[in-house]
Amino acid sequence: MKRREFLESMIAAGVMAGSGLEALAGEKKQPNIVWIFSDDHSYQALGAYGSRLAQLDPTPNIDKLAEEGMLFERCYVENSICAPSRATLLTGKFSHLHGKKTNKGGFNYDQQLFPKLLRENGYQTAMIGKIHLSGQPQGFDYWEVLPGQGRYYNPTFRTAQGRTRYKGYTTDIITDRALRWLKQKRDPNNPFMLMLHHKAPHRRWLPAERHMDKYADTHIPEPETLFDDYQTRGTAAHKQDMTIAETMRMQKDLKVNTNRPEAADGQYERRNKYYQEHKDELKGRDLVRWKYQLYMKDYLRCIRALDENVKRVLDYLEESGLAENTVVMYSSDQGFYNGEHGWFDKRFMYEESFRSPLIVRWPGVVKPNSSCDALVQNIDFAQTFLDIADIPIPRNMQGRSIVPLLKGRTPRDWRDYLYYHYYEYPAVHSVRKHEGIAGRRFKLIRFYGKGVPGGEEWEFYDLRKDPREVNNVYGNPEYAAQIEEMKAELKRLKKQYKVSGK
Ligand code: SGN
Ligand code: CA
Repeated sequence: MKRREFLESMIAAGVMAGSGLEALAGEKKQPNIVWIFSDDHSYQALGAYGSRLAQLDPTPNIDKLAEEGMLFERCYVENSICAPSRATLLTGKFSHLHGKKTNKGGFNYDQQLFPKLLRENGYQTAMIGKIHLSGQPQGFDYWEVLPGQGRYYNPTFRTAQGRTRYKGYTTDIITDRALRWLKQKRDPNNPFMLMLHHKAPHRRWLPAERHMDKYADTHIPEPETLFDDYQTRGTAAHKQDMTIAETMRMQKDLKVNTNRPEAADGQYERRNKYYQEHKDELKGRDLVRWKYQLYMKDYLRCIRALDENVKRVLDYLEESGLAENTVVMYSSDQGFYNGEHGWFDKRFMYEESFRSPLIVRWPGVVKPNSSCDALVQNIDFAQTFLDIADIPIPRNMQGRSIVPLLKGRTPRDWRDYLYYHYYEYPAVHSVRKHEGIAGRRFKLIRFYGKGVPGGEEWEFYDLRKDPREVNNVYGNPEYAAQIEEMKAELKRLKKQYKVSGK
């Protein structure tokens, strides 16, 4: 029996009550981790990030978590798309090493995964909700996941025992299942890691019935770049297929003029009465503006349910006394365009989809209401979890634990640049393959391969002067030296991260 277990068993047996040794045992206790992960939740639509949407108060409960913890201002992904991001989360490696470069194809669960390491070291692990990786999950004492993308209503879950369908709204049900595990299923004598993964607010946005009318009379502020003309940019920005104007569908996305239940897995009937008829007289920019309002209202309604359900988890941690020794983290698998550049979806290395929210509450360790602007990336999460649990970190993981940052100290040799690589093309939304590096001020992107004239196109942004990324200055001689330096740095990073080929 380990020392901690021994002390706890003594406490449980009443042997040590009042002896003052509880505190000693308590100090040694490894913290629990509750990791709440959403799908496509942009930082713009998270109140604590203070963007134009913050005035709508979209996430009061997640904001409260930020007030009690640390908000990461510069958390990024290495490949802005769902399944690869989740594989990165589990492995602490870049897509080219864990093998899941695109949403297509399987995931090799046999490889080293941080939950397996937690488990081997006495943690109980559970995965509940959306994982979006095919195959039998490994590394979890308990798992209950949505097949593929899952549904917003009456979801089916798969478990080691088979499939079960529940009635209700998926965001609520994922939380119900997670609370059930916390309350009834885990062994209270061991530390745990719960991965609570929401489907919301992924496209096609279906809010809970209770939120259908929310924002009905609210005007959602537009981004400055809603009518971006991509003037200074290359083929990729011009030829993508993710605009509100062209790509967003009246029926399937916005539920306008539809009584075709097959369009969304039979889920439309329940909501037809909430949606207006298409106003045929709207054209051009007016039509885009109108679509933007419908899109954003549904997106924010989905986030509302998410936020309420975060509260349910936080409340339970409080009531049960678990809160004090539990690290709670909130993040999303990537960012999302809320009309910036005229887009929805993600995939690009431009800020809104490259960056994701990250909030961490760790009582007694993280200073409440603090923020950190060090460059953090989703390759860091696996190592961070192991570090929190005080478990040795394998050298082949590619990130770095953020625990020192959580303690308020940025190591001197913390990274200056992030490496990014997106691979899924040709595919839905037609975003060309690209890689690049980003520092605190500059961003260099190389689009390459099929669909890129000449096989290669570069872009370069000065985010200090051009935070909206509308001015590609790649050809500008003023930046020539900086660009050369970043090209060299890109090469160096690729070597460090073992990126081979083009
Ligand atoms: C679906 C969505 C796309 C989205 C991909 C991947 N279309 O195809 O908008 O980019 O999933 O999303 S939908 O009409 O089916 O919703 S991801 O988050 O899983 O990577
Ligand atoms: Ca996603």
